[in-house]
Amino acid sequence: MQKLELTLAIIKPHAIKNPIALSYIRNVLRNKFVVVKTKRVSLDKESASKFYEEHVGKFFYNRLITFMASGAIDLHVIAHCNAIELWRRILGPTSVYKGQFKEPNCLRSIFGLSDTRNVAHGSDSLESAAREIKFFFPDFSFYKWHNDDEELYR
Ligand code: RTP
Ligand code: MG
Repeated sequence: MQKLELTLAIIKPHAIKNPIALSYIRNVLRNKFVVVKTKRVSLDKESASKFYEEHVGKFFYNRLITFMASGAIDLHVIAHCNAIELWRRILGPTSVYKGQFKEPNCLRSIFGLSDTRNVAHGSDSLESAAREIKFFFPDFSFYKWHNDDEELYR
């Protein structure tokens, strides 16, 4: 069944610095989703570590934190039916090199520079989306986006 969902898209630092990538990605967001909230922030390493705490101990963790704290990022809360899956499908595989081989038209395949500098983030579940939106938008009201059968966005 199709459900209205919210998800968090984050445009990562190297894509912010690439005007062609940035305007292409913004057009995709505007044309395919309802863009509910947008904010530009710069993370320090402490905030980046907190946001990515699920990856503590992985081999790419330090690289990821250093990268995410290396420049501004754009945050977009976006809405669509099955937004979480749709946005992740548009992004393509985490690994840019695998994506370029298998799914060359995805955003990460087009604009990705490496498996870490892979253009943008997308929440991977309803729980993650709720946590991540609250992380960056503590006052965000989930109420009007609430589905009767879904308590996570309360
Ligand atoms: P994201 O959270 O950014 O939407 O990406 P994802 O779910 O597709 O991948 P995840 O496993 O959650 O990894 C988070 C981010 O860590 C960086 N990464 N680098 N081999 C590597 O160097 C590597 N593996 C992961 C990427 O920036 C990835 O998006
Ligand atoms: Mg992830």
